[in-house]
Parts: sequence; C-alpha cells; structure tokens
Amino acid sequence: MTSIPHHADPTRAELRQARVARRLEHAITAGGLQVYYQPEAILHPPMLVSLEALCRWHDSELNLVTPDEFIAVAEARGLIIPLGEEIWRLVLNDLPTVLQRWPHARVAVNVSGLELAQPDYASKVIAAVQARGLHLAQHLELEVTESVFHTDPATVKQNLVDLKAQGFTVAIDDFGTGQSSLSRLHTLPFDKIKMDKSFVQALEDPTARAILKAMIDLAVSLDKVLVVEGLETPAQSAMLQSLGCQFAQGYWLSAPLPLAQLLSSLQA
Ligand code: G
Ligand code: MN
Repeated sequence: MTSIPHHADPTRAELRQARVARRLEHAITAGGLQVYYQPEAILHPPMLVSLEALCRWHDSELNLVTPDEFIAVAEARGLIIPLGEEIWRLVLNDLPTVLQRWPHARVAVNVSGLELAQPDYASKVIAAVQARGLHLAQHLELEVTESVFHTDPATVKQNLVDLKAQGFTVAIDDFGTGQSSLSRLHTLPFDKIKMDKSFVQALEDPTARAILKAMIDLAVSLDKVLVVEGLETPAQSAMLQSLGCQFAQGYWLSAPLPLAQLLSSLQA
C-alpha cells in the first residue's frame, strides 16, 4: 500500500512560534506583560526629557522572551493589535506617576506598522487617552521605524497627522539603518530622529563621526530633535557633545527599568 500524502510536519521554528503565540495571547489578557522605562536626557546640564516604554515579558514556561521574538510573533499571528492596546493601557496607568516626578516629560511608545495601517488606529488611541484626560497627549510620543511607511503610507501618514493634531509627537527610531531614506524626511510628519546605536559604537571611525555630525546639523536645520541611542560611556558622551549633540539615551544614563526602580535609582 502506498502511503497517504500528508503535509510536511511543522518545523521546529513553526512549533516555537505557535507556542510563543499561545502563551503571549494569554499574557496579553492576563496582565502578564510589563513595561520598563529608559530615559532620554539632555547631556549638559543633565536633565531627563522623556522615557521610552519598552515591553518586557517573563513567561512562567518560556522564561524571558525577547521583544524581538515576541513582537515578530505578535505581528505574524494577529496579536499585534491587542498587544499594542495592552501597552497603551499599561503606559497610561503609569503616566500620572511619571508626571508627578517629571512634570514636563513625555513617554514614548513603540508602534508597529501593522497598527498604523489600521484606519481607526489614531481614533482608538485618542479615545483611550481621552478617557484619562486628553491633555495627556502632550506627554506622549509614538516611536516608529521608517519601515512603517512601506505597507500603506497614506493611512500611516493620516494616523500620524491626526495624532500630532492632538499633541502627540512622532519619533523616527533606529535612523540610519535599514529603510532610512533622506528623501522621506521632508514628507513625513515627525518631530524627532533617533540615531541607531551603531553610530555611537563607531564613533572612533572618522567617517562614521562625519556622518553623525552631518545628521546632527541636518536635524538643527530641519528644526527636529536628534537623540543618539546606545550611549554607554562618559568618553562617548564627551565626543557627542563636541559634535553638538544635545540628547542621548543609553546604559550610561540608565538601562530600561521598571518605573518604581527608575524612580528610586534617579532619586539623587
Ligand atoms: O529599537 P529600539 O531602539 O527601540 O530598541 C531599544 C532596545 O535597545 C531596548 O530593548 C534596550 O534594552 C536596548 N538598549 C538601550 N540602551 C542601550 C545601550 O546603551 N546599549 C545597547 N547595546 N543596547 C541598548
Ligand atoms: Mn524605540
């Protein structure tokens, strides 16, 4: 007897993805996700200006799953919308505590292109913020990578325009890698450029330094804020300041921490 043709067995990667998706769906609804916060600061004189919200997930079976993995799974398995809603909920819960300590700060939320491609994305976020007081929009920022403009640029742009009209600001994340395009900079609604950490890591290289310097000057002429990511040492901080860089984020200022821990570590 010939064997019955059957579908190929799922690969190891597919099994892992299915398992992560199942656990993640549970974590989203059961309050299993946490948000850590990492400061962005003016270098001199040192002053905190915003906090980037970074989702963290420690699962009882899978242990710590990296955001790179679970965001990709959420995008592939239709969980990115509920995941994004849960992150907004957690951030809005924390925002009054953040503002008590830093009354002028903003909290930045990383947003996926799949979220921004939903025509009702802006109105849903605005409604969630409105329920807590619409003035809070002045204290919120969306962080997007340029790849978000690949899927449905018109819808993405409209969502950002609508959110900016309410007081949200928009930051372009990981600039200088992957999809970065200078031609897009003059058509996009944004307020801030975050330079990918690879630039700080290459600061000893004169060419990398020249590119970063040109970007810092470009941001000034475009009237945008430029933040350098991945600042790890005081030597890098001095070098950035000599290039005219005002804002940075990185382990030298603080690692991402739970809000309560950040509040006590920055007590002094
Ligand atoms: O893509 P995005 O820039 O949003 O990613 C932020 C990630 O970078 C966080 O998960 C955070 O843990 C990590 N990160 C933050 N500061 C530093 C740093 O100074 N050095 C390095 N290598 N990674 C950092
Ligand atoms: Mn980010």
